[in-house]
Amino acid sequence: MFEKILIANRGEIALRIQRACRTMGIKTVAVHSTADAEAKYVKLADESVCIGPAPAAQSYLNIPAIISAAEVTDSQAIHPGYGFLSENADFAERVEKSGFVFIGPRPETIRLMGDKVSAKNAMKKAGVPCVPGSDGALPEDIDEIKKIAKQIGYPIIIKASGGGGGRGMRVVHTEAALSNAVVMTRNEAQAAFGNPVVYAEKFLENPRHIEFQLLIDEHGNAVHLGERDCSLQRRHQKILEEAPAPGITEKMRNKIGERCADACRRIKYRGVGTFEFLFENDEFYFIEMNTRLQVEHPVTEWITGIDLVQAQIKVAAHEALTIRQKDINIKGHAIECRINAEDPYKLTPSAGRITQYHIPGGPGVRVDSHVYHNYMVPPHYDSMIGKVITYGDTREQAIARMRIALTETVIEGIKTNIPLHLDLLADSSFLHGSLAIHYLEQKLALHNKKD
Ligand code: MV4
Repeated sequence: MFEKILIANRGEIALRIQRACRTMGIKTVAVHSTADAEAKYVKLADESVCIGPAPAAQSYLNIPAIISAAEVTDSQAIHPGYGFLSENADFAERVEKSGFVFIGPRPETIRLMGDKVSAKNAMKKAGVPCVPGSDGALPEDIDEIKKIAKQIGYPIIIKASGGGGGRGMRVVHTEAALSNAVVMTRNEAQAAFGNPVVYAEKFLENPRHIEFQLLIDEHGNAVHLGERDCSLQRRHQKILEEAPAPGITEKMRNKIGERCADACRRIKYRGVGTFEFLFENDEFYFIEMNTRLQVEHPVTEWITGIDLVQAQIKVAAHEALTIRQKDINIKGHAIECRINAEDPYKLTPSAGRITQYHIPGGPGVRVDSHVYHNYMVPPHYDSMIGKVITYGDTREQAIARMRIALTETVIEGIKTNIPLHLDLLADSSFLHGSLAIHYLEQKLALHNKKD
């Protein structure tokens, strides 16, 4: 096992990774920008290194500075967390070429999944159900493209192969709009990702977003840890996630989960991975794979009893998984509310000092947050200041506990989205379960119109 890990991230996830390391007896190195110099998790780490000024491009995305920090501290491995460099294949490669272990999949795997056309091809070949669409990249010839679009059937969606996570896509309803949409998406893709390749899919009008968590070692063991429902989002920012997804039967879970596990074995995946699906009319359609630890991993941890960060570290140290699929039991229900420093309805960021801070507790409540009384929320980064996760034997109990937990929470000095969460936790459609991906935006539009 490693003796020392460098954590190339900030905020709640830096603290979460630090906790896993401490549990395993591993020393930690925090790297931080000047804006985060006073953060408690930086002081809590065994060592810390300032890697640059506040803007992420000069600190948390500064590859040479991070590798130098690993060198001067004699770290053996680097955990990238989520966001920042976590899905940057060049970073993973440079980490390994410098003699450190990258806690994540092989660089080639990150590259394969970063290219959405190659990712989808790999999954199709492995028997994972995909959204019907073009067979790979769209050709140059517009008449050829028209034929493909007609075969798929309008509406279709044009997506950039270098995109993902909602970047670089365009919905097309008619043949008349097709040519322009393809040209525009290609140009934007070239400018944003340096890759003009685009592909087409049938546009699903009102799907849910359901994702499967996978865990794989280097010895051919792959298990799925069930799914999460992440449909409550706005502009591709999730705000509330839950596991298991309401209405998904064990039979459906096992069928899709097994396909994902098979695909992972086939491509020699290692570590944790997430298969994103759209779910409509009782069918799953693969869209993308994420090669990082995700923000919402705690809901899966709670219903499976598996510590995903410790598992990631063990796999990175070449250990074999000790659990098998038959040992994995989905038990109870977990919900995560992301707490953001923002106006709850306009969703504009709200940085500043936290003047009062009381976190909730009690049975079935977990809080993952790096903030504290008098903490200054810096304006330079993502607005998420923590996550409240609740567990219950049933979905109803998890929701009831969340409502109590968020009612107990006091955060003053900045605005947070807690009022929006409390509103959602009392929303009859949410309580019914299985909302689609556009629900939150529709609800917010209605709310803002009433104002
Ligand atoms: C789609 C889609 C409908 N049909 N693909 C957006 C993020 C990226 N991961 C894929 N996305 C979508 N792809 C087809 N064929 C609708 C979306 C989409 C979406 C997906 C998941 C969660 C939120 C979303 C919000 C808007 C659009």
